[in-house]
Amino acid sequence: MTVYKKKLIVVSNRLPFVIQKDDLGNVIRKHSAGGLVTAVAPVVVENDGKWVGWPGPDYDFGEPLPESSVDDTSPTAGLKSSNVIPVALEPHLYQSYYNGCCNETFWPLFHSMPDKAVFSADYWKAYVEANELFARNTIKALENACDPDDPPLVWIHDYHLMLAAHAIRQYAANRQYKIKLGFFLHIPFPAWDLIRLFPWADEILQGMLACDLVGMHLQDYCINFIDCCSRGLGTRVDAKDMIVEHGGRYVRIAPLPIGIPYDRFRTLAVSAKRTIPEEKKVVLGVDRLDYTKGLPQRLKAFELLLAKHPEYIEKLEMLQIAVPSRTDVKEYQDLKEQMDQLVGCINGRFSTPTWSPIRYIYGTVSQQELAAFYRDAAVCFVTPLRDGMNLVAKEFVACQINDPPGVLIVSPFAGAGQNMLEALLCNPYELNETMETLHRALTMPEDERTLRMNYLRKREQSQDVDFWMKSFLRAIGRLDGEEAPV
Ligand code: ADQ
Repeated sequence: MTVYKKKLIVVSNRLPFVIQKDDLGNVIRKHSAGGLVTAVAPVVVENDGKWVGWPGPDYDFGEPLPESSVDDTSPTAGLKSSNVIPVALEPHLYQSYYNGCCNETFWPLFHSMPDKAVFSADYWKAYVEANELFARNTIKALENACDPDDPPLVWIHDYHLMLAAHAIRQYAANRQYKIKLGFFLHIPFPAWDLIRLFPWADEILQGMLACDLVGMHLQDYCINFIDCCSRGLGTRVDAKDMIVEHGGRYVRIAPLPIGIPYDRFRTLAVSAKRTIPEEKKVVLGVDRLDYTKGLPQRLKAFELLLAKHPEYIEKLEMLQIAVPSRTDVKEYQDLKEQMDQLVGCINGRFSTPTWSPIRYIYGTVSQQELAAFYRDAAVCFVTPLRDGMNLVAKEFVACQINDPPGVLIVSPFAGAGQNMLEALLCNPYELNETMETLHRALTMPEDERTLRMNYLRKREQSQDVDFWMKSFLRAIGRLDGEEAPV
C-alpha cells in the first residue's frame, strides 16, 4: 500500500460509504465497492486523513455517524467518523444539482452528446450552491490541518465538483492557509466546440484552474482542456509541457489513466464458484444502464451475428448485466424500456424450445459473482459510444485466469480502447463492423488469444489503481520522498 504521511483530504460527491438504516432502525454504513474507494480509502485511513461528501438521502443531519464495526473488512474500515465530513444538501437542491446539472447537463455534454443536454439557469444556480457547500465543508476539514511547512493535499473528484477548488482556494487565502489542490476528472473532457455550448463554461474552466494539478484519463482529454483554456479564457498555455498559466500560478494538466485493484479481482476469480457451465459459450456485457455505454447497439450487433451466422444458434449466449442507474432521469427510463423491448424482440426471433440467445440481468451482482462471469466468458464485449476509461474491460482482464483465455473487444471511444492495445477494437456506431469483430473474437485461435491476453494482463497488473494513486501524488509533488517534477 502507498505510505502517505502528509495530510490528505478527499472531496467527492458521495462519501466512500452510504449511511442507511437497518431493519431495526440502526444507522449503518453501506460500503461502495468502486475502484476509487478501494484505492484511496485505505490511504486516507492510514494517514488519518479526511473525506468530505454527501452521505446519502437516509442520513439525518445532527445524528452521530456510525463507526466501522470490528469485523469490517471493507476499504473504509477504520475510517473514523470524526474524519468524515458529511455535506448536507436539501432534497430540492440535490435534485437540481445532481439529477439536473450533473446528470442532465454535464454528463451528456462531456460525453459529446449535446442533443441530450439540458441547459438550465436553475440547474446551474444549484450547481454553484452545492459546490459552495462542499467547499465550506472542506474548509472545516482544513481547520487545524494547515501546517505552513507541510501543506495538506485536498483531492477533489469528478464533474460534480468542478467549481469547488475555486471556492476552497479563496477561503484558504482569506485565512492564510497553505494548501495543495488536486482534481481528477473521471469522464472525458470534450473539445472546445462542445464546451462552448455551455453558457457558463468560463466559470467551469476557472474553477478547475484553481487547482495545482488537473488529472484526466487520456492525453486527448488534457489537450481538449488546454485548448479550451486558451480559446475560452485566453490564458497562456504551454501545450507541450501541459501547463496553463492562471491567476499568476502555473497549473499542471496530466494524463493519469486510472487502474483497477487488479490483485483483488484476480484473487476473486481464483476462488469464485462457476456460474457459466463449462460447455457454454458466453459473450458478456457488464455496465451501468447508461446511454453512453452503447447497449442497444451491442444487442443489435449480436442479433445481426445470429442472422448472418446461424451456426451460433443454440451454441452461443449473450449475458448482459445492467445495473440500474439514475432512474429518476427520463433518458434512463427510456433506455430501460428500449432494452426491455430489444431483448424481447431478439429472444422472440431466435429462441428455440431449449435455448434463448440473450440472458439479461437488470440489477447489481456481487463482485464475487462478477469475477466468475468475467473468468468464464468467451468474450467481453465493451462497446461504449463514449467513456472516460471503462473499468469493466480492465476487471475482465484481471479475471482471465483460464487457459486458454477469452477475448476482449473494446470501443476506441472508451479511454480503455486507447491504452489496452492488444484488445480487438470496433466502432459501435457501425453495426456490421461490430458484428464482424465479435465473430472474429469467437473464432480467434487459442495462441493468439493467449498472446493478446498476456500483454493485457501484464499492463493492468503493473498499472493498477495503486499505481494510479501514486502517479497522482507524484505529479502533484506529494509522494513521500519524492520532489515535484514541475
Ligand atoms: P462508470 O461510468 O460507472 O465510471 P465503469 O468504469 O465501467 O463506468 O465502472 C463501472 C463499475 O461498476 C465497474 O467497477 C463494474 O464492476 C461495476 N458494475 C457494473 N455493472 C455492475 C453490476 N451489474 N453489478 C455490480 N457491479 C457492476 C466512471 C466513468 C468511467 C471511468 C470510471 C473510473 O464513466 O469512464 O472508467 O468512472 O474513473
